[in-house]
Amino acid sequence: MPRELAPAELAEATRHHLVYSIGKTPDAAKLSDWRLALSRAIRDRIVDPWVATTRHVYAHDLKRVYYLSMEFLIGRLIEDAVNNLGLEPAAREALASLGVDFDAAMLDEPDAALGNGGLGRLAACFLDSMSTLGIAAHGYGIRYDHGLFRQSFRDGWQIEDAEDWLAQSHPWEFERTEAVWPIGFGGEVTTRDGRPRWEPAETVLAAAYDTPIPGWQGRWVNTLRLWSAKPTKIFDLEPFNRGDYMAAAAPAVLAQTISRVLYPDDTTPQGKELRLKQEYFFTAASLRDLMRRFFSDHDDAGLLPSRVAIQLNDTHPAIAGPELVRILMDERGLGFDEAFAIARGTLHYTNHTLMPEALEKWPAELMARVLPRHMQIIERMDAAHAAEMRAAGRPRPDSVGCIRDGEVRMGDLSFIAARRVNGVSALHTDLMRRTVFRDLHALHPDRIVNQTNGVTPRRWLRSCNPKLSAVITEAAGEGWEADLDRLAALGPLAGDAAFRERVMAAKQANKRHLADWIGATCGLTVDPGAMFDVQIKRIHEYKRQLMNVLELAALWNEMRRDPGAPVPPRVRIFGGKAAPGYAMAKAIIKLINDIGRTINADPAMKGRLAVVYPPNYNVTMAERLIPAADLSEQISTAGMEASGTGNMKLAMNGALTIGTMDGANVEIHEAVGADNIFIFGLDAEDVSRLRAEGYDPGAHVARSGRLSEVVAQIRAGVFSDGDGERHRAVADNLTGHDWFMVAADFDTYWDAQRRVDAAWADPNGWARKAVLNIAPMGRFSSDRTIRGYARDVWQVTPQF
Ligand code: CRA
Repeated sequence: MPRELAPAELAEATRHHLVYSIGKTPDAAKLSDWRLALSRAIRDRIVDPWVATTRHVYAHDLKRVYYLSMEFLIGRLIEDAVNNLGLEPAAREALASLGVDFDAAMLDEPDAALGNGGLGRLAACFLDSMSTLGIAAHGYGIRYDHGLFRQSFRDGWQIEDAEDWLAQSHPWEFERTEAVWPIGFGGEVTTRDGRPRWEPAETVLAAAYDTPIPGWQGRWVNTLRLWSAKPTKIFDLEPFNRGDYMAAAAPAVLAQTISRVLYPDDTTPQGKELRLKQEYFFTAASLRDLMRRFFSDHDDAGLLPSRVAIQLNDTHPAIAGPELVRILMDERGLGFDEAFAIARGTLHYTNHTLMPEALEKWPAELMARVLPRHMQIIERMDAAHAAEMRAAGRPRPDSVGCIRDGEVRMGDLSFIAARRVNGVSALHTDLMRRTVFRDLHALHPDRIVNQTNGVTPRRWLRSCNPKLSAVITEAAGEGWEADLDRLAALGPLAGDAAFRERVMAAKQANKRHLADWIGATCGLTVDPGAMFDVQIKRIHEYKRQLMNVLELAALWNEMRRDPGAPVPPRVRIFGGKAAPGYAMAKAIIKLINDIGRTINADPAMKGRLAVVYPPNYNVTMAERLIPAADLSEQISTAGMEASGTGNMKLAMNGALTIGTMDGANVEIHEAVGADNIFIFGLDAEDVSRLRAEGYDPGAHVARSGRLSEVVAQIRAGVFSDGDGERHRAVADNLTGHDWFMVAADFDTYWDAQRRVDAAWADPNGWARKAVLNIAPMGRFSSDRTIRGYARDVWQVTPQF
């Protein structure tokens, strides 16, 4: 733990940085100048423990973990730093003495939105946990100039604008001009001295930027190393001198494109050449970097599996397999068999989605053109695997193989190149074994393991919900932030009226705070006494925001028909972005906004039903919404949501879940007990059976009076100023196709919502359930997840 810091000392350090790092005087400083100065002052406190961690790891030759991820959705870093170093009181007082509002300064930092959703945020939670547990780890990714787009609504339609988090200086990173790797693309493979030699046609430089990641109490500080692409030469002088400025700049163009922008899709793959180049760019740079570190104190490549564990976050870094084999063969002179064996002892792969269309595939022609040497190695790895299986008397069925029908299949490649393959919830892992990886699992029955996702309680409880955290500290004692199983102490207190009151008072305060923010940003007055019902996540058909908004419309119909009905007041809140190219998701956004506008404009709904959809949902907005939520909507089609992590954050903050038996909902149900969660709908087996039998959505719509009425209203333009065409694509899809079975689950969802209403009508009972949701959440800490990876996958021992 770094030594205590007095507020006066921190104020002085901040003032010093304001003048000497930012170049401003206090009288001229803006809020962002103060925030940057404070960040520098805090960063200074991280550097010594960072150096100490690095020394410790070298001195003890600890096995290192490398987490390779295309996405790190880290949000605001000042928050992790202040929180994990325990500096909040000092920083608050220091800024106050300088005449600056601490909360405003914290919110001034732009989110680092280098990710799309769950997968990227999981990577960020894992960084926090690896540092908290004292695991020698590096995160490796891309320093995108522009993170996930900024969302706004125009007439209720989503508009996307480029995000610009680096417009202001980013105070947390250290540029490492010495850590620069040339990364090649294209060209050809020749042979020299009997060895294959790849001669790329173009080369860019990967330049390292390091961000220190302090764990809880700053005991351990790991590194997130992000790569930025730079040209090998800034421009060609010869064309420049001729006056051909465009040609002169050509070498810079590829480089600047590679790390320019995050692809804004989550579970849909991008078969684009630039995406493949991004993937190779950061994977190759990371491998060279970690191999240099390894060979700086080992001579024998055979030691790699015992000293290094590499985790591939989905298939995006799957090219690591062939790249590692290439380095060992072409640069270190090992034979193929030995190189492949080393790779298979070192690499591990996490799968995050079962949707078959989401598993990455590349045209073999593209792979051979962009990465000709890797294509040869992929063929060789695949053939070696096939031969091995034959020799073992378990020949591969035709369904297995890295190259099929002119495509390179990154899922199979990752599987055959990995020592362990894991799913992200018990259900998902089970389905992996039975569906997408069935045949590979039969060949390697010990390879697939489960590691249910988790979230860091430091950010998702301690920092975003200080009020509830204080109540928890009273009940569970200090230190639960790094030992979340201690929340179990709350269980017996669920029957204690005074304790329940304290928990609900914290919730109420958070709701008032959110209501003020909704008033200020959306211009809507909402009653903090109403039930706050939230669905916050990417907009996707399988997540079924559509089912939510259809039920909302049906509820509106019911409330208009029977104005005296005892329906508890609700505020239904949506948050989330649609991929810019995903037309159906964007149509659903428009429908939500249209239905919302209609309901909000109905005077009869005043104080009874309101719809809120603030634009540009991001990590910071999640931190506002989650502590104030009463109800958590986790209503995906069963079998589709690999895990979900928002479900865990919401339950941890005392929201009750309405959900299907999907992803980690299954484990949340098990943890909180059937009385404290609202489960409904088809399960994963029902869904696949119904699909196999031939699902007829029209029949389900016809059978449901409520759903039929809403569909008829949509078609009649009730929510769209009489324009019956506007939402036609959505309505037609629902009645004619409905792959995600909204119609089949609609009525049971309606019934579950009415059970929610009934439960809300008993405030004591609701409060009891809320406490019983928080108490068993220890198992959803990402510390538990990372201990699992350390034990079952990486074979490393956490220091703490
Ligand atoms: N979209 C899954 O869909 C899961 C996260 C993290 C996802 C979520 O259910 O919680 O990963 N899958 O494991 C994904 O990105 C490429 O697949 C997600 O975030």
